[in-house]
Amino acid sequence: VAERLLQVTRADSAVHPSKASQQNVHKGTYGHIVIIGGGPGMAGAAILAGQAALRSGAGKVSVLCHPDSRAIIAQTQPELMVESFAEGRHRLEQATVVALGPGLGFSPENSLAQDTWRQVISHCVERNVPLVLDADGLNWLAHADHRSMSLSAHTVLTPHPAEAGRLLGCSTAAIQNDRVRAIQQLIENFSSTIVLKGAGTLVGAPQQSLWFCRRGSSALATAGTGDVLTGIIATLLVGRTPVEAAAAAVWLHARAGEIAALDGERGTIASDLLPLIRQLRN
Ligand code: NPW
Ligand code: AMP
Ligand code: MG
Repeated sequence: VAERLLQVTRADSAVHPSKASQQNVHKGTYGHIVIIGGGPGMAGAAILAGQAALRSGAGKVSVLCHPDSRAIIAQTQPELMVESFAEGRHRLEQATVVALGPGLGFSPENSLAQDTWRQVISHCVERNVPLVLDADGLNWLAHADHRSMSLSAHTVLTPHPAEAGRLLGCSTAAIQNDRVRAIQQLIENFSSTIVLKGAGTLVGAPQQSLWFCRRGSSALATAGTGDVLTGIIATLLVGRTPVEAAAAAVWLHARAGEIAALDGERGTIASDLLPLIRQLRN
């Protein structure tokens, strides 16, 4: 039987030469995404980012979270490898891309989140590992102790207007009044790729022209959709420049929002985007 199987495989490869190269891939080919977040009460943010990374085509996805969130994340999505921050620090050594922030938690007393944040930023800066900073990853960056922190050029920041206001020390309204000026200021201050979210998302990076996303739907204005975008960007960073990955991910997320909204705009939830990511990606 083994002999016959071998013959079938050989014949098949000869007829479809592309199949031979497709067989030559393994889960390592598509990157190991490490997502860090999921504090108490916010396991869902890490789950959504992890599921979006899987559905965007990541080979392996690990989640490092608060110990209280570990069981629920692992039970919800068995393909995710889940460890606490302390136990899973070694995963950083294996990471192709890191995403830091979804549901991490932010408050001056939360030393676990702050220590984790500092360690992850240092690791990614020292080794030039592509990094997506979202949600509380951005709130910690806006904290007075961290304003002078330098980031690597492989960093993508994904603020919504309120997070952008925290980073620039101004109101949400000031950001919304002049979004182009706001993204330019963020690019200058952080020397990183910026995704300024909200209807008409802007993407930009140092010395590059801005991208404006005309697609999307107000169906995306619900909790968790930003966490999904983080998982998509992280996965598309494998083999792409930060600005290419961010622009492609924003488009894919916006189209998924439009398609999900066809079943009814209000009542669409972040999880509805997940199966659409796979369809749009292939
Ligand atoms: P308002 O209400 O207009 O004054 P926060 P967060 C504003 C996690 N999550 N245009 C708006 O302000 C995240 O990952 C966990 C204008 C809004 O009230 C984070 O770690 C989930 N304004 C953490 O929660 C699912 C806009 O910002 C305020 C705007 C906190 O993140 C949910 C909220 O911003 C969530 O992702 C726009 N387009 N967009 C889970 N299931 O575990 C936002 N605003 O205070 O930074 O809170 O974004 O919910
Ligand atoms: P977050 O606030 O972090 O959960 O992110 C929300 C996501 O939904 C971002 O990608 C936003 O650009 C998108 N979004 C929110 N509201 C709208 C809207 N009215 N139209 C289009 N996209 C939106
Ligand atoms: Mg968010």
